[in-house]
Amino acid sequence: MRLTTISLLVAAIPAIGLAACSGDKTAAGEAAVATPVETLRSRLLAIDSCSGVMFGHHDDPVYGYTWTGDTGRSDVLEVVGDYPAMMSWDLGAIELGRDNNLDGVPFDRIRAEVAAQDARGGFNTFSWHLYSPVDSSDCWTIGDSLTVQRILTDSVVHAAYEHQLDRVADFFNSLTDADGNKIAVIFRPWHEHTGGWFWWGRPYCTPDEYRELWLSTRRGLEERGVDNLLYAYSPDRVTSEEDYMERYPGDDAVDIMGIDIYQFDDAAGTDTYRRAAELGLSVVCEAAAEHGKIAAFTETGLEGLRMDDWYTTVLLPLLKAHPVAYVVVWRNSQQKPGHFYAPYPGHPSASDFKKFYDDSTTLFVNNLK
Ligand code: BMA
Repeated sequence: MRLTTISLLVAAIPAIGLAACSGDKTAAGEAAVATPVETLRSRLLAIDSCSGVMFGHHDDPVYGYTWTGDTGRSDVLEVVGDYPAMMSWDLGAIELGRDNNLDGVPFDRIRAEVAAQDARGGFNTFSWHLYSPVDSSDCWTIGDSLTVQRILTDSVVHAAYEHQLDRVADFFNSLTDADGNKIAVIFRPWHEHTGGWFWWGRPYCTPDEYRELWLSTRRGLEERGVDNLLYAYSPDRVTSEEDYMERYPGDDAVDIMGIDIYQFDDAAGTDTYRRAAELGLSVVCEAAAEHGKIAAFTETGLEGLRMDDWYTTVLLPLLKAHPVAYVVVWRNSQQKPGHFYAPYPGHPSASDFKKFYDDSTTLFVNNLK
C-alpha cells in the first residue's frame, strides 16, 4: 500500500526521483557502470529529492532492549515487521586494534550485517567515537584540550593517529558483498563538533584546525585505498547557517550535510526540541541545496521514549516539513538502563511507531526493494 502511495507521490518528479522513491534499484540507470560510491550518491540524492525519508536505527540488528547478539532480530522489525532503511554503526575502539567496538559489538558482526543490509537494498552509516591518539582516553574525556592541534603538528601524535587510520581503512576496505565488490557506506567522522563534549569540539580547536583534521582524515583514508565512502558533516544544534558553516571542510570534502539534535527533558522538552530541529533542519536543507549535497537528520531521538506519541506528533511533522534523505535514532542499549530510542514489542509507544511506519513519508527497507 505504501509503495503505491510513494510511487504516486513521486510520479511528478524526475525519473531518478521516481526510481529511488519507488525503490527500484536498477532504475538508478547508470548503476551498471557507476562505482559503488557513485551509485550510493545517486540513490541518496534521488531519495533526498522526494517526499520520503528513510528511517535509521543505531546497532539495530545486533542488540535490542531485551536481547543481545542474536541473529535475524531487531526491535524495529519486531514492532513493524520491517527493518530500518538505514543501519547505523560505530567504529570506536577499532583504532585500538580491538575486536569489539566501544559498545561491545564485534567488528566481524558489523561487517556481516553491513553486507546483509546491502543485500536487502538498504543503507549503512558509520560514526567514530574514537579513543585519543594522545593517551587512549575515550572521546568524552578532555584530558588534553589540545588533542586536535597535536594530531596536526606533533609528529609522535600524528604517527599514532596515522596508525589509527590504518585500522579504520582496513575495515572500510574489507566491506564487500557476496560477489566481492566493495560496499559503499556513509562515514560521519568528527560529529557534534559544535558542542564541547568530545575532544574535537568547538572549545578545543580552531575552525582551521577542525577543517584540517577533517581533510587529513579524508586524505589519509583515500591514500589507503578507501574509495567506498560518502562523508557526512554533522554538527550538533546550531544558531544559524553561518554557525552551521563555521567549520565546514569544503564542498570537495563533504558529501552529506546533516545535523544531530536530541530532545531532552521528556515531554517538557518538546517545544525547545521542535524549535531547535525546525531551525537546524531548515539550515541543513538550505545549505545542502546551495552546495548540491544530500541533506540528512544524522542523529535524533527522545531517550527512554517517555512520550507515547513522540514519533507521530513530534518527529513525523518535522520530517514532512523537511524531507531529508534519512533520519537516524540512537541505540536500544542494555548496558545503560533507559538508554533506548526505538520502541520494542510491548512498549507503550509501539502502536504509535506502527502509525509512523504506515505513514507515506517514512521509508523502511521494504520500500527500497
Ligand atoms: C552515545 C551513547 C554511548 C555510546 C556512544 C557510541 O551516544 O549511546 O553509550 O557508547 O553513543 O555508540
